[in-house]
Parts: sequence; C-alpha cells; structure tokens
Amino acid sequence: AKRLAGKTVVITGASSGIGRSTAFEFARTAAAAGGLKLVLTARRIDSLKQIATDIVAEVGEGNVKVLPVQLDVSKPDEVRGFVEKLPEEFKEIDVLVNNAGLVKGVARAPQIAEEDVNTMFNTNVTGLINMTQAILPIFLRRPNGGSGDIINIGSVAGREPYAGGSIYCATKAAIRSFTDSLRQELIASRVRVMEIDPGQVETEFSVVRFYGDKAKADAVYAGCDPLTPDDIAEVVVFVAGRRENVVVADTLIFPSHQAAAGVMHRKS
Ligand code: NDP
Ligand code: 8X3
Repeated sequence: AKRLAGKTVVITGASSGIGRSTAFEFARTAAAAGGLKLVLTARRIDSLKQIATDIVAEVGEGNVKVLPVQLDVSKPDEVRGFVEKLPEEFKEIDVLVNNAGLVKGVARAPQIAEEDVNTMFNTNVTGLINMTQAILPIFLRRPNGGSGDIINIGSVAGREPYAGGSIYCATKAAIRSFTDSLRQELIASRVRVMEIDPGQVETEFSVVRFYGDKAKADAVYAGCDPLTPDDIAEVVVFVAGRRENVVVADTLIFPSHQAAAGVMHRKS
C-alpha cells in the first residue's frame, strides 16, 4: 500500500466490470497509506461520476482524489487531447491501466459485420496503443531513463483463438504482441510493462457481446462459477504495488472450473 501512496493512476474503461473494480481496489489499498489520485475514463460519464462519488464515500475524502473524464479510446483525437486537458494536479501520471475493451458478436467469417471488426480493433488495439503513446512521454521525462507502469488487460483469448471469436482473439493477440515489443523497447528505463490475461469474468462483457441480450449473456455463465471483476482488480493492484525492480510481466488467471479458453467444467 505504501508503494502506491501519492501515485496518479489512469484507468480506461472504468465505468464497468474490471475497470470499475480496479478503481475501488486502488483506492482501498492506498487509503491506509495516505491515498492516491485516480483518473477514471470511459464513454459513460454519468456512471464514472457515480463511481467517483461511491469511492470517495467508501474510503473518505482525505484518502483519494477522483477525476471522472469522458474519453472514447477508439477516437484518436480524443486520446490526443486527453493529457493536455487534465488539471495540473492529475497530470503527473504514474500508472496506466489499459483496460477498455469489448467483443461484438459471435459471427464467423464471411459473416462478420465490418462495423464490429472496426469497433473491436479501434478500441482494443488502436485505442490501447494511442493511450500508451499519449502517456509514455510523461513517464520518459523522469530520471534514470523514466519510470511508470503500463498494465495491459489482455485475455486468454489472445493466447488461444476460438471459432466465433476470430476478431476479438486477434485484437487480444495484437495486445500481447505490442506489450512484449514495448517491454523490449523500454528496457533501458524503469517503465514496467505488464500484461494481465483473465479467463472468464462475469461483467457486462457478454451483454455487450450479444448486443444487449441479457438471456444470451447469462447462458455463458450457466453452471459456471466465473471470476468476479474484483478478482482481477486485486491482481492489477498487486502488480502495481510490487517493488520498483519487480516486473510481473505476464499473468493468466482462470476460475477453477476453466482450464483453457474453451475448456469449461459446467455443473449440470
Ligand atoms: P465490461 O463491458 O464490464 O467493461 C468494459 C469497459 O470498457 C467499460 O467500462 C466500457 O465503458 C469500456 N469501453 C468500451 N469501449 C470503450 C471505448 N471506445 N472507449 C472507452 N472505454 C470503452 O467488460 P470487462 O470489465 O469484462 O472488460 C474489461 C477488459 O477485460 C476488456 O479489455 C476485456 O476484453 C477484458 N477481458 C474480459 C474478460 C471477461 O470474461 N469479462 C476476460 C478477459 C479479458 P463505456 O461503455 O462507458 O465506454
Ligand atoms: C474474454 C474471454 O474466452 O470469453 O476475453 O473470449 S473469452
């Protein structure tokens, strides 16, 4: 907790699921050690404002400063203006959690909607790359070649492609490749580049995949005991809280009933 105290953390996709839980977990963990600053971003600004209020109510005003910022990472112009528009007290970013991401549909080629292809790539891949490039200059201005944390949320889907997920899996494989290259490019700095790959987590993820069809989304988790977003949030905050010389480069996290992307034990 002490290592996180005073830091400024930016989380993309903080309006729901893993991003939202990660915001709470950072605030809770640092509260006892003097607190930190959170910049919560997503498209749904009303949800972010509510989350900011709830976090302050839980950990206390003196222990956290939360700034909700509307940001669509799939829009390069918005990402470009993001750092510049931050109030001075939130500009010295220490941790970037690239979490915003989504899947659309289960269509197979040649039936995959072009719009869905673009949405997934523009958000999951280009958005993550643009955010990283927007914030890295802040990290690299620091002594000893620079310092800061980049935590990318990949997926088991980036390691094991499956039918009906070709585009989503490709975006997550791209994140993995970008993350590994970036770690090498920054080897002379103290910037830590880390990837966290969850298996099945129950969030709004499947509701988004099925275009709002809650019944189809619920069926994904039928007979399973999926991870909760808090389970992943704990890992995110753990890796950010290690000693400066420790880089948790790569993690794969399953619920106990899952052994591979498509290997799920379901209670009948
Ligand atoms: P949720 O749907 O609950 O959350 C996704 C978040 O991403 C929301 O806050 C959403 O906010 C945000 N988001 C989507 N598009 C954009 C955009 N264009 N710009 C900014 N924010 C955006 O799902 P999860 O919490 O499960 O997903 C978080 C990450 O975890 C994703 O990268 C996902 O691929 C990954 N993941 C999820 C797994 C799962 O089983 N749930 C497993 C493995 C990885 P808003 O709509 O307000 O913009
Ligand atoms: C989410 C996991 O396997 O449902 O990234 O695509 S999966």
